[in-house]
Amino acid sequence: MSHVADQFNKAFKVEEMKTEISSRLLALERKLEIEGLKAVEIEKCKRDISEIKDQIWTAQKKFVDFNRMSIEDGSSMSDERKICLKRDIPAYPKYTLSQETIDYLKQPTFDIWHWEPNEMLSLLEHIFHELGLVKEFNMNPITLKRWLLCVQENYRNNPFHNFRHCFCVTQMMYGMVNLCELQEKISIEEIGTLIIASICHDLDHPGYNNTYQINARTELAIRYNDISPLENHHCAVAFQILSNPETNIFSNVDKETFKRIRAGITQLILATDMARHSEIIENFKSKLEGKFDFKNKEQIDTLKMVLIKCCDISNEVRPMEVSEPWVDCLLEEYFNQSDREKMEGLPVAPFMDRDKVTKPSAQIGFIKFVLIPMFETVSKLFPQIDDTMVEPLRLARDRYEGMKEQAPTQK
Ligand code: 0WF
Ligand code: ZN
Repeated sequence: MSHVADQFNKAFKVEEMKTEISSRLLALERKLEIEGLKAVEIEKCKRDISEIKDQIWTAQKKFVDFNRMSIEDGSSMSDERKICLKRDIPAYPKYTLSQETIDYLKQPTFDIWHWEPNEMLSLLEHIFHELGLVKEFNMNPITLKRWLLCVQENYRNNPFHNFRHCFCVTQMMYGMVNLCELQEKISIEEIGTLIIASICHDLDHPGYNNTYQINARTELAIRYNDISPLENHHCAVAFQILSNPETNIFSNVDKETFKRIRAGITQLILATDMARHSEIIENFKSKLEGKFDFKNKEQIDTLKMVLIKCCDISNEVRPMEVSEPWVDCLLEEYFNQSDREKMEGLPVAPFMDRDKVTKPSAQIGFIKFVLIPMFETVSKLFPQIDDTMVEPLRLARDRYEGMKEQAPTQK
């Protein structure tokens, strides 16, 4: 009985807290809209809003805040969060996609900002059917819908690492599967792991990177011994979702197949840790020295890791109107982190520091030394990406260099 009372009390406190922070959030948002504040005040308001949203999120997530739990808190390791669906599929309407949208979805120029969350779910569902994944894995179409909903619910409302980023990465992967004619080169099971890993790759991202996790000695860093704590967590959440029969899209595959798929998805999600960038690219380059063998599992695995990496950081491949807002979102997330690091006396990376970074300074080096070399390497195997992916990157680099010359110190 006392356990029930305790649960009730906790739930009641969260409700109270939610009401209070919601009204604070509303007041701040109104203030921001109506009063035409000075830039500094606007920035302060934005930070407050972001912090409040974070609090709401934490309250909703049954008190588990992976960023805040550290050894110093004295808090014990929490039990695994139980993942369940908050709403079922009737709340997620069926959209009929026009032929124009269906064709456009295969292009890197696709406008990912145009779609509401429910529409993104329908587009992802379409990708599963169109690639033949539903048929291949004998998926129950209703379970697929539930799984997608559950995945969406387990992305947080971060400025950058949110469900739209998941959609973006998956849509780019779908684009690359088509552009590189991968269906003719690798098995449908491999295509399935690429798409599913893209969808799950940032699940429950807390909005603070591995460096923060490790320096702040968060629960995630402790759990994963400082080894890719975020990516290990994204992967664990993905398989927690799949462990629930209601959302297990693989309930009809045999044990051996599931084992292979699980290993494949894990490998791909773990490959998205940028700390492993050089290791993975160098490995891929070595496979390109001879004739690339699409029948060799080790070579295909390396290619798949590079492909998910490309898609994960591919915003600058997209048209300027689509890519530029992503830089603002990422900088907002970075600035949140560096503000917190300053408050907590932790080291701050210069590229995250609001006093040091500008949009061109953030992008030029990243495009020149990370994106272009990686996509140029992939274009050796798939020359067809040169016009559609590498060239837009060169244009983006030139545009940011122009911006830097025009306003060298402008933040
Ligand atoms: C803001 C910039 C950056 N630009 C991107 O287009 C992009 C896409 N993904 N990411 C991006 N980062 C990151 C999200 C999580 C991992 C990758 N940052 C600033 C610059 C890259 O930071 C560095 C970091 C190290 C060395 C040089 C620049
Ligand atoms: Zn990502």
